[in-house]
Amino acid sequence: MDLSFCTCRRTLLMLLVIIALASSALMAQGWPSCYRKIIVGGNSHWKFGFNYSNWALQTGPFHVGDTLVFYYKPDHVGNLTIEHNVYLFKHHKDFQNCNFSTAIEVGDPSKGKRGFKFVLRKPRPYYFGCAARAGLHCTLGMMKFGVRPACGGSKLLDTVRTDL
Ligand SMILES: [Cu+2]
Repeated sequence: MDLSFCTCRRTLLMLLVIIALASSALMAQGWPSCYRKIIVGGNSHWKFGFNYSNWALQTGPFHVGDTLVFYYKPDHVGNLTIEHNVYLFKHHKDFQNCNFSTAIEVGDPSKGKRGFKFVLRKPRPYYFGCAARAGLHCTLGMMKFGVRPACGGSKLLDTVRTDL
């Protein structure tokens, strides 16, 4: 009698531990059903001359766990082929100035055809830009934007203002 009560209690305790672990794992990642898959630029995709800072402001707030999808393909201007890419800036100032010297290429020109996916894994600012034509796509072409995903699909932070 005593023994069965003991076993039962232990099972119950283990069950509680499992439930606690599972729910904390979910909390840490946010609720999966809330994740969004966001096509950068919407129907305009990732191209020269579209205002991505405005797009980001209108599309946010973004959340940790959201996936950005960049669609792009080479542009043909006369007999010139101009490819796009996706770089991640390390510093806000470099992002502002379209200085790609320390930026990292995350999406090379070939990745855009199927849609280059970038998951916003952390609640920190992310600054994107196209480095094509020595930064001209970033400066003149407005191919840059910043997002700051909020934790766990809740309130808090909004899109980073990139037009400042
Ligand atoms: Cu470009």
